[in-house]
Amino acid sequence: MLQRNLFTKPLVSSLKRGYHDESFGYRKPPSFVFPDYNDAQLENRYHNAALLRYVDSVRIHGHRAARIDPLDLIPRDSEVAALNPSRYGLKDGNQRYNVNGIIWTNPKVEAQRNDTEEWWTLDEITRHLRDIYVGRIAYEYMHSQSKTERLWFSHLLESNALSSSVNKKLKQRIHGLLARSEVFDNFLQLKFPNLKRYALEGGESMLPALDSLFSSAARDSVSHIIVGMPHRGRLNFLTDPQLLQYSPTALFHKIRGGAEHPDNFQVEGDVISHLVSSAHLQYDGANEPMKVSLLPNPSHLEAVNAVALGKTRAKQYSLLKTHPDDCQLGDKVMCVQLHGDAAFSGQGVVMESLGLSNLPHFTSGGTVHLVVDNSIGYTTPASQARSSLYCSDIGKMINAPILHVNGDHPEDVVKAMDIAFKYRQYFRKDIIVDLLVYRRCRHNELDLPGLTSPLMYEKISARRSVPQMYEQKLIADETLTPEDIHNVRTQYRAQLDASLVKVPEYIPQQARTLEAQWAGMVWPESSEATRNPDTGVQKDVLERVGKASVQVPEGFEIHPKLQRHVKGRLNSVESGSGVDWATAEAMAFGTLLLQGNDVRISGQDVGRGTFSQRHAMLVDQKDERTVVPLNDILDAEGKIELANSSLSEMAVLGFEYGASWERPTLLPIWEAQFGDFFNGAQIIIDTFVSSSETKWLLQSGLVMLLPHGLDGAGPEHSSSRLERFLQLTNDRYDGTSPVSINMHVVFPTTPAQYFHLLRRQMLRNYRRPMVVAAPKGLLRLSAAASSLTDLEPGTSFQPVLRDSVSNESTAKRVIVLSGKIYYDLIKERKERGLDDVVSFVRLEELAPFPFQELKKVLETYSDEALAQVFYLQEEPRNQGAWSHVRERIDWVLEDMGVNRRVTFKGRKESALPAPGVGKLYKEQQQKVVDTAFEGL
Ligand SMILES: Cc1ncc(C[n+]2csc(CCOP(=O)(O)OP(=O)(O)O)c2C)c(N)n1
Ligand SMILES: [Mg+2]
Repeated sequence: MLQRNLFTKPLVSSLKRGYHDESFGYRKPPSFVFPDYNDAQLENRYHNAALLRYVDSVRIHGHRAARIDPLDLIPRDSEVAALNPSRYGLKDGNQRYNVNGIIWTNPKVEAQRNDTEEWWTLDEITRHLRDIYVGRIAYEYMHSQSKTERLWFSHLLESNALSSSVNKKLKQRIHGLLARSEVFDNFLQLKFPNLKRYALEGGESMLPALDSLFSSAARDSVSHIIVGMPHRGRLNFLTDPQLLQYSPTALFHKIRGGAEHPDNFQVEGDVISHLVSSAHLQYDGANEPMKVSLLPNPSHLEAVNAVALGKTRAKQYSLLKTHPDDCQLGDKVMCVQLHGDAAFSGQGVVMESLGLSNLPHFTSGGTVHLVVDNSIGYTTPASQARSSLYCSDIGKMINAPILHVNGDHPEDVVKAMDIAFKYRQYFRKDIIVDLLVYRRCRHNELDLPGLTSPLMYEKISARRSVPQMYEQKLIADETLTPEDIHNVRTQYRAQLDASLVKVPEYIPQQARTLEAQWAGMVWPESSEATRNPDTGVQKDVLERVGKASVQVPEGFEIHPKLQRHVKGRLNSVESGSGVDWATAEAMAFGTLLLQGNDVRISGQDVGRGTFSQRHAMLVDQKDERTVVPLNDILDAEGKIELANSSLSEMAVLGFEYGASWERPTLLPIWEAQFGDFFNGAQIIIDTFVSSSETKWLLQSGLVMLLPHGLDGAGPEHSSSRLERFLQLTNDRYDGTSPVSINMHVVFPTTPAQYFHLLRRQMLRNYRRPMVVAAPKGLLRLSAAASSLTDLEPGTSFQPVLRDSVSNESTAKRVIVLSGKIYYDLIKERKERGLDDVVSFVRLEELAPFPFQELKKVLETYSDEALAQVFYLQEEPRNQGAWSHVRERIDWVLEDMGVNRRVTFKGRKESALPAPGVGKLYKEQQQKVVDTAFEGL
């Protein structure tokens, strides 16, 4: 069992860790400072100011003339005036200039920083600069705000620090990848002409690009690469025997309609272009094999990239825990993201994800982005797909350097990837390689590209393929003979033929998703699944955690207003009553940490909490030092990471979702500032949270906290659209079928219930996402508070809560409901003196629907009371839980033999979740409450 009983450790009260420190893998990479120019160089720059302007102009504008586009479709300036030395008064090509301090000539930075004069003619300078900046790789790095980065780049490129020769072995490797890719695409076209394979043809250089990146990473001791990629060339990458090594037989089986998962799993699978694999790749010069994992992804372009970031970071953190001395930021794990040009410039999540890249609680030490840029998206040409010159311009928002490289020249592509990796390693930041290629075969293989882009396709069809052009080059430089080339191609073709023959006997492999760090977890349908573990905790441990969670270290000055909050929380722990939401949450977190789990809660302002309720992070008023008492005071084995996030929903939720895939001992929580804003992340919810186990057999214990409830805050601060989440569940419609659900939707009304839900999430031996309609007003409502006894051993989450008044025998009406309106109703009932007459039953778990639990409670009422069963909600009739619970409550009534259907009480249907006019809200809310007592 993963949970350990560590409740006995002593309380330590020393300050050990800060908020943004290395406990979470956030070790700032050393800030490199490139040595500045010496006096002689500064003097020379002053004397040769015109030359300096010219050189800098080439660095800045060279890309505008560079030959980077195989089809020559990207707008090029016919005459880039800035590249002409005469514009700067430099007219005589034979004129000699001292270039010391102006261009780099020595690979060793130290040697470059001496006073030696070096004299070059203007023509030599021009040739040198044009070779570099106006070639088949174009560089954009001069926009960087970091002088060190600009100097580092220009030094690397200009000083010949990069070896430009590609040895024979590498050429052969590049060739193998290109040739196999072409053979593979031709094979699929021949054997499965109706398949949408999203061929790589025209963009084959993507494979040597990835291969060379992996090889550099492996040699630099990276142990794991997480890849997020879209459809283009995915099958080529997956099946290549030197890359992901996915069995071609398994692929052909899938193409023929077979399943990718074994039959004994109740999964519905995914399409061919979302298949996944991981492989251990052993590269020359690397000490150990490096694991490359391709993540599954939905069709929604770019959505996977935020997920890949979260997975990468969580993996890095896991390694940091097991190899603390050996895992600086980004050392061991690297994220690689592939993009299409149209998606990269069009999808908003790209901006959101790039925005996470350098944040302390989101960075993983630099992603290498590879854009497979074929200047078209489906049928939309680049000119209509973006407002910027390059699809990669979005990278400039984080000052990422951008390399554009001509995909017709695989050796240049390899060189560009080498530079990209060097930058990533040096600065541990994101870099973008824009690989300019073309798409020979239409978007997929079933449509007609010439229909909308006739000229482009005329150009394309006149071209020899990239592999063939490279073969010509290798024959010319005597690396390979035509016979060698023939052998590479026919051997691979023979392998594919043999794989196809094996399809009839192919049986999908046992699913491997509950192995390694997931060992110990089970499938929820299995008999070993622990659905309702004991989530109660001994009183002394609760007290210890409760106190530690708000313990202010000596000498630490919190805000005077916070003193009351702290006192209140301490009082509730000491007295054992009045435990509020934040205290119960802290106790759930703290006890989970003591049991060896980690918790990560992210969202906007989560440290303090949107409603100023959490205060899991305290800030010293004198110097803004921060302390996280659950880490610094409790001294548990696990750690809580309070990840105050950027103002993003989609990328941040995707990130946390990715983190949830890493290991089951991490509790990842995403909190929406208000539940209403979750819909910015709807794509992640639809395509990952609610569906990834059914598609990919991947469990996730993600928790979404979505503050919910009508309280007069208007249309967009009131509703987490419960109805949508309920519709996304595959909850059963009757109580006879077994419980198996894709995600839980809960609506707890007491801190104790919330405490047990959080603990249940981790203590059961499988993982399922949980959506919590979280409170706002209840956070401090004394009527909603719990007592410590509600959290102690023997207690657990109750999917249905009985009325707090024992009125079963006298009640004449039973109202089933969910959420905070309960407290308004019991207050009103008391005022009307109807405690004995109206009974309220709370559904605290909406999905899976608690059929048996509800039945048990309803059975305690008289027939007279059951003749008046209502479901009441404050949400408008077309929203909230009504449409979900209606049929299910009816099933319960029918099962009990009650001849009555449940009827609705509440707001009438509306286009808004809540009105924006205060008076209207109050009238409506009072009406909802009144309707509970109508006719009595
Ligand atoms: C969010 C989203 N919108 C639309 C689509 C439909 N679609 C699939 S591929 C594609 C074009 C993608 O173009 P690009 O990113 O340039 O990749 P390419 O196919 O050219 O490699 C579109 C619009 C999608 N998959 N995802
Ligand atoms: Mg494209």
